[in-house]
Amino acid sequence: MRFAIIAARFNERITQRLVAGALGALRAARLGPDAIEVHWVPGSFELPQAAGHLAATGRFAGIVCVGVVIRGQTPHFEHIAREAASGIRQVALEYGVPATFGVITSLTEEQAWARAGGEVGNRGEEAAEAALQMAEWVRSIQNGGAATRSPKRQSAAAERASRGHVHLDQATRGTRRPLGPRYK
Ligand code: DLZ
Repeated sequence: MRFAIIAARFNERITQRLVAGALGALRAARLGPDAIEVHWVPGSFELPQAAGHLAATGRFAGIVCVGVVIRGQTPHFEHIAREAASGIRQVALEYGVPATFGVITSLTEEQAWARAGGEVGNRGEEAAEAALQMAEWVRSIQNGGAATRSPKRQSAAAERASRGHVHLDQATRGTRRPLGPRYK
């Protein structure tokens, strides 16, 4: 499988770290250099257009988009972040090629660094892992494979409990169906 990483040059020093994270994840999945292409575009606003062109070639199993949008630097932060997110999603839906969102949208540069291999993880690495998983899934359904069930998957209530720091009982309250006659 061949993958593309598209990187926005704006805030390039931080984006480089996202590219490194994405490359690390793809290489960890045993993809060789010939199976990975890195393309640079001016800013995050251009990510969807480049993703569309690459998806149209039909050469890629997955496309990882990375960029950094910092609120303090741009009064049109919302426009750039929103257009990047919805445009990337549109490409994925239109072409059926997994195109993932590794764009940091932060209030400050410090927060952006934290999400580019700092204490809050690496959004590029996470986006590459999502693209790998989706590409594998697309391939499995194209080959007529059945859905796989992850043994690690938690129930929705357990996920809510772990995310929101609420007790599991609270998370499940009101969501349990009363037992019907069949189960009594
Ligand atoms: C113009 C601009 C600004 C002010 N800020 C950012 C940013 O924080 N992150 C980013 O990726 N790109 C930014 N850009 C550039 C736009 O994405 C785009 O490249 C230009 O508006 C040209 O279309």
